Formats: sequence, structure tokens, C-alpha cells
Amino acid sequence: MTLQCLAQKSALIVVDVQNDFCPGGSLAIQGGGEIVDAVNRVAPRFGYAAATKDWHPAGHVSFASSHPGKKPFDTVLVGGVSQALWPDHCVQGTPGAEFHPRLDSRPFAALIHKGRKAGLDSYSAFFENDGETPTGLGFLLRGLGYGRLFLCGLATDVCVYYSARDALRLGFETYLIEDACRGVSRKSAEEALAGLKNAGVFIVASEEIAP
Ligand code: VGL
Ligand code: ZN
Repeated sequence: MTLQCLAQKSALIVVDVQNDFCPGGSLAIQGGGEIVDAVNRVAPRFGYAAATKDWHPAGHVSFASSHPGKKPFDTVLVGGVSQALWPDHCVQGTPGAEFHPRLDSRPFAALIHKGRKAGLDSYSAFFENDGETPTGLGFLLRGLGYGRLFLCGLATDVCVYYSARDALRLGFETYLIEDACRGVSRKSAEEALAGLKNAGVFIVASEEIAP
């Protein structure tokens, strides 16, 4: 079966295509906005599409500004667990938390807001960073009968990576649309892709789904 046919029987998850992760945003990912055309092109081809938003309250534990003396990209221990620190980003209800202005949200049947608890971060679309609090997306997709899903969005090496790991953990056949993702750093994005491929994620191109 071609990927074009497969898409019709699969779910798409569009991860965190928000202004703060695109050039001009507070946690801008190089080329972040460049994925929008590919996402818009593939999304209508799927049987189902869901999007996530990183959606933090002000003063969130992942913000360096919440930890006196710390800078963005430092790490701290929170309750014995390592927490990477970022610039303030995707604060609930702010322009930075909105979708990229050219992202076509019409195909999205569901929207998951994650990272909503002040003291707990959430990279994955499926579980918060305690590894056990579900966002509900896994139940939703399973309940609808989807066993196969495709992932794209921002960032390859953070939220897309953890979403793909959890998708595998939940037993989904998992695909990543490489040109519809960008990483915080090129090197860690390459490592993330290699790690996912090794773990059983199929890496594909948007052209194969929507030529
Ligand atoms: C993300 C860093 C912090 C992401 C979210 O969406 O990849 N990265 N919060
Ligand atoms: Zn975040």
C-alpha cells in the first residue's frame, strides 16, 4: 500500500506549531515556520488529525525565570527529576501560544493542551513528564480505532521525540514526517531521528503522503 492510501487509515498528530517556537518567538526554532506548508499539505489526507499546544501557566516550572540565578538551557532538579529550563514560552492565552498564523487548523478534530500544571512539564503529546499522567490522546486515538499514527511539528528533539517514544510505548505503529519537523539544534535533532529509527519509528517525507 502506498503512503497516500495509508494516510487515509491513519491519524496525524501536529505537535506545537506555535508562534513561540517559530522565528520571532521566545523559544524560536531555526526554520520552524518552514514546516507549515508541508503540514498544511498533508493534514487533509489523514483519516483523523489532532494538534497539540504547549500551554503553560505564567511562572511554569520549566521557565528559567521561575528559578532565581538560573538561565535558559540550564537544568535543575525538581523533586529529584532533571528539568531543562527554557525561556518563558507558550504562556496560556498569549500570542506566543497561538498557532503559527499560516497553519491551517481546519483539519484538526482534536486539540490537546499540555504542560498546564505549574509544577509539571509535558513534552509528550501522550503523557506528562512524570511518565504516567495521560493527556487523553492515546485513549482518544485507540477509542476511534487508530493503531497507526504519523507525527510532525516542533521540536524534533523535544516534544516530537517524546511523543514518538510514547506512541511506540503505547503500541502504535509510528511514522515521523521528517521535513515537517524541525529541531532546537541540528545535532540533537539528528540524534533524535536516529534514536527513533532504531526504536522502530518509520521516517517518511511529506511528498510521499501528499505529492
Ligand atoms: C518544547 C521545549 C519546551 C517543544 C516545549 O514543543 O518541543 N520544547 N517546551
Ligand atoms: Zn514548554
